[in-house]
Amino acid sequence: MIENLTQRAKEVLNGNFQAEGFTIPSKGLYPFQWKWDSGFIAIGFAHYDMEKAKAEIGTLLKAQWDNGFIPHIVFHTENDSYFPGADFHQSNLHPQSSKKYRSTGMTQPPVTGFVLQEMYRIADDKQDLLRFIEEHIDKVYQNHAYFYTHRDPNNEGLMYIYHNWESGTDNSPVWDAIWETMNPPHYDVKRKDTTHVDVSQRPSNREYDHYLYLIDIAKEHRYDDAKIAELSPFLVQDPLFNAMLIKSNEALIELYGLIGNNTEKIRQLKQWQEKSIRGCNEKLFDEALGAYVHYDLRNDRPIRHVTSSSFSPLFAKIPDQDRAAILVKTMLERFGGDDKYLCASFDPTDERFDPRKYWRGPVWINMNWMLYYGLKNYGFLKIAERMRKDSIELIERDGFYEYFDCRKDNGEPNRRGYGGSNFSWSAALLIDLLK
Ligand code: 9YW
Repeated sequence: MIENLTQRAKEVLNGNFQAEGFTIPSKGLYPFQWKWDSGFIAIGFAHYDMEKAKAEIGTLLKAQWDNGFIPHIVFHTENDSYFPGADFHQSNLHPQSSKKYRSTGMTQPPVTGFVLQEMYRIADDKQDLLRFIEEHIDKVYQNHAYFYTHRDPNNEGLMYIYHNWESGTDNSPVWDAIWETMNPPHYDVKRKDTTHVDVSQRPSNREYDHYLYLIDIAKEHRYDDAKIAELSPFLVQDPLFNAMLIKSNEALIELYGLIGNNTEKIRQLKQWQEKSIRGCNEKLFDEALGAYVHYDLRNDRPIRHVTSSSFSPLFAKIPDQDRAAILVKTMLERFGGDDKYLCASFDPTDERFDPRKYWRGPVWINMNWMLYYGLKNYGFLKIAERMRKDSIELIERDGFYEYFDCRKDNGEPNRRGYGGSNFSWSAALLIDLLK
């Protein structure tokens, strides 16, 4: 049975791999290379086709800008099945953007560092992989240097994101209060996502107005980081984004250690690391909620909602053991009833929870994968195993969907996953979870 499922996962991944050396997240819906998808996909490939895993990361890093920035989407090919495409984003406005690859002018969670470490863990031929890492690691380091130079205006060790798409959790209720502070124009555009996926499972048109308006503001200032920090109505410190950076810092420290002769970079990484871990623990942990929360830097207030991102610091070993136990208690109390699969993307006890709508409730396999390893970090083996089993069961029963209803009984006889089908990271991370 496991062989069968793994085989099907490989078919999904192989089917989505493109001749240009990258993998689309899902046919039709997402026809380009996405930054954090790319990392999760490489982990899946690493288990059976290391050359494709290397190609995935190598291709992404080729699109890096001269200032170290790595964009959230790289438009390798022309394709009009996705909106907003390269013509809307106009990455060439930024003087240091890639001259060769068209992309967006925003980024996504910095997973690439820990992905290299995972590939090394999985590799049979460690020497070969270390050579690959040696060739690419400085680009990842430069990406981290970009963050610490341009995304932390108050020197707190906490990077800001200026767009909800940078978080990876696009339409989370976490952003709702920010949308209320804005009044963007109505964009008369043709969305493509709702031609692939039922409109009830996607963000609303009004939400898209906000998303597009934020990009237009950034474009007006040629994607200049300092201007964005000064003017963007959306400026948030996200626990997930920062946990990914911290996890990747740690990975770079380990990998540079294996390579040798990189004392100065290791020293710098340790300094960043210390500051970021402190920033996360001191600013983003909400004692009353027992969870890490987002901070709205523009309006200077914490965003007090519990999401699956609230638990992601476990993956990067940010909390101490006592605080980790508090997080687990919060997770079990709010997200962990017997009638539910772990782990909803948004607090099931909150009135904004919607089990079918994208990042407003459904289970996402990439989050489950991180939380599984995060729980194991602290010895919460029973709940870690439940996280793993739930992920496998959802995919086995429903297929390789983009996201899943967390309710065991949702009143629908033909229950299924939602969003895109044959979704690459669901397949890739399942392969890892089945090992
Ligand atoms: C979009 C590709 C991306 C993911 C994001 C997810 C979704 C794309 O798909 O965003 O157009 O809204 O939210 O995390 O990287 O899989």
